[in-house]
Amino acid sequence: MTSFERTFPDGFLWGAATASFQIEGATTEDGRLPSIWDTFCEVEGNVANKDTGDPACDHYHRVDEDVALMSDLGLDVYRFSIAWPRVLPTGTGTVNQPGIDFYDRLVDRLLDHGIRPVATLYHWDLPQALDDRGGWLNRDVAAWFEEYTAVSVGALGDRVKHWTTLNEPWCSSILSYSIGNHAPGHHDTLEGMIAAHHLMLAHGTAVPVIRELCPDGEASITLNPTYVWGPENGDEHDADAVRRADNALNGLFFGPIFHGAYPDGMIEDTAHLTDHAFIQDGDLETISAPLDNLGVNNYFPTRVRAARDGEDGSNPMPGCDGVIELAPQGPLTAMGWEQSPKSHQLIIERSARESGLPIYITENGSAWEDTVSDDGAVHDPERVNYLHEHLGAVADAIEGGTDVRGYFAWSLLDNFEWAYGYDKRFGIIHVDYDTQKRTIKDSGLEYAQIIANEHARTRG
Ligand code: GCO
Repeated sequence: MTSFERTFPDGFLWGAATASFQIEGATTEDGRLPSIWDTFCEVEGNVANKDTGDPACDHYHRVDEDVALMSDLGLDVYRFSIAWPRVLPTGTGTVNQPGIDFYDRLVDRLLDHGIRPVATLYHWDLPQALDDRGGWLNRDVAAWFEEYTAVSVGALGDRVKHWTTLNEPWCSSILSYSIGNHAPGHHDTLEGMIAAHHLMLAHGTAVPVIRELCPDGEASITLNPTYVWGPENGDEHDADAVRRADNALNGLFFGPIFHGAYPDGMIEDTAHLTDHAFIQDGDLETISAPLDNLGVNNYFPTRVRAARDGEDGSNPMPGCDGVIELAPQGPLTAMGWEQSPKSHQLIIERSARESGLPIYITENGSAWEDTVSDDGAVHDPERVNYLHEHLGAVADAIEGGTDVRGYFAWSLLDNFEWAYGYDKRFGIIHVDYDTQKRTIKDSGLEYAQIIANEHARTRG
């Protein structure tokens, strides 16, 4: 039995999400060539314990087992990402058929179990061969992504009807090129802005391809907006710090994709860095291609203030000179992230207003120090509590009139958590990386019960 009593609209979809590099393993198998994350992992200090994309969850060899677990949970939908370096190992040109075959098998197994596949085209594993040609800093990447989209949607679009182009372009640009914590690990504010523009250009270039090759499908993008709070002191400098941070974290993508323009102040706030020549005529029209829905990944809020006189206000995010990020307010998860269901509701509502689209919560979840008990169970009450509180926030947003159509728990499985390697566990299913044994955690059992109750209530 569950103590969770909130209800959701008929047809609300219950899912879980993963990503190729985080779960598949088999990084050198069947023709796959290195991605920028394979390269990034090889550099000492970039990833905890010098962990790599192997073995991850060995999902490449465990599709049947893992899809059966999804079925045991009662999932309606499963969000996964396609590894560009499996499908087009050098990024363009020759298609690697064994790579296509893997996703064929995955999709067919999902459909056999009545689970709808939701495919993310890009979840950060850019072929290294394309990074060697400039990667997201090279405007040609839009054409490269267009080719990759055509291959993937061409191969799977007869069965995959939900396509999201990019996962969290903020991470692929600002976190990866300006802040440097993610591959390729650059530290240049302007590069992050250029990469963001080219990511959005690639997105806008891919949407017509999805429309052509999957005319009965849905096209979306998955963003990771965060609600930005500042001191409630009426200080104009702090208010401007909130504006600048919100532009760099949210408006940088909301603006071009949904309004065909960069957000107010962004161009002026970065005029000292660039003449913005990378924004060419027609780009914003391409970028703002109409979509069917918006994926929202959200875990925590962001708190900022303005630097005080004499304080070091340097900030690698574009337009954020003088913006100081404040410590999160407890209680915190194992990632040190603030748990704020209220901010989750607020950013869902903001995302719907900005986009004018139906919303899917394409990622939400929490990391905790999980252990397998003597009885073989994984008791994770903190993750259950986080799930209840954040599902409650989604229900509040819906009751307030926001069109939210589904929720994907991050993540189905414990997996490779980027710079944290395998140290951080987000799964509702525990993975023993030595034995690859899967154990549904209490949170997974709770999620399954909530799903079963909702299915019974709405589907009879
Ligand atoms: C992200 C990515 C996931 C992460 C998850 C936890 O949102 O950063 O989509 O790959 O693993 O969010 O950080």
